[in-house]
Amino acid sequence: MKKVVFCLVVFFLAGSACAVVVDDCEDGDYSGPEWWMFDKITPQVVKNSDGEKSKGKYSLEITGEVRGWYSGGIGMYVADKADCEKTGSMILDVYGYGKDSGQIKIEVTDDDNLNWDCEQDDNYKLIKDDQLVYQFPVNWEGWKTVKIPLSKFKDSNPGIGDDEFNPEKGDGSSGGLLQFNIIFIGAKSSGAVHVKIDNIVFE
Ligand SMILES: [Ca+2]
Ligand SMILES: [Ca+2]
Ligand SMILES: [Ca+2]
Ligand SMILES: [Ca+2]
Repeated sequence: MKKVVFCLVVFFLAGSACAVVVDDCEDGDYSGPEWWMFDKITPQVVKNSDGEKSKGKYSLEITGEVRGWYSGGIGMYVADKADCEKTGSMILDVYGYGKDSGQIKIEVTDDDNLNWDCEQDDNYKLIKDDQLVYQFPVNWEGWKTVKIPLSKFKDSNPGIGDDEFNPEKGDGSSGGLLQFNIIFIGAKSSGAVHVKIDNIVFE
């Protein structure tokens, strides 16, 4: 897994169902909070054109090669930033390039063994904590705001963790929502994925 640092501004707003983490790319380069990236995608902070409905000046363009439906992804550790409740949502702006843009699978991890860490085996499979997923196709043109209530995320590793999403910080011991990955999947089993994302928020 290759680590890369890019883009962004992170800040917090207290008083909602989560501390809000915003990644809006407005610094226009690959500085700021630390992301990781994996497999066959190329992320790039790009300037939005004047004709796009405003998402600020910059967003994060993802292009990727698709083989066997899968391309790659990006992710971030947010346990030290986000303090969520089950009533919260993940919100992101997604720019599509039409019906074959691709699909986005969001994986989130919570902390079920109270150590603020996601222990993995040699194949990056979680061994103590839940992994929860939500997937949607990107089949539109232009920008769209996608709001995903945290209750929509479904456990994808039955028998590991407690099989319930516990995004909240528990009694000062559980890290709650630990990290998320945004994974890019093809509209077809092979070809390419092409989207832009912006304004990633937990609230
Ligand atoms: Ca932006
Ligand atoms: Ca853990
Ligand atoms: Ca589980
Ligand atoms: Ca759990």
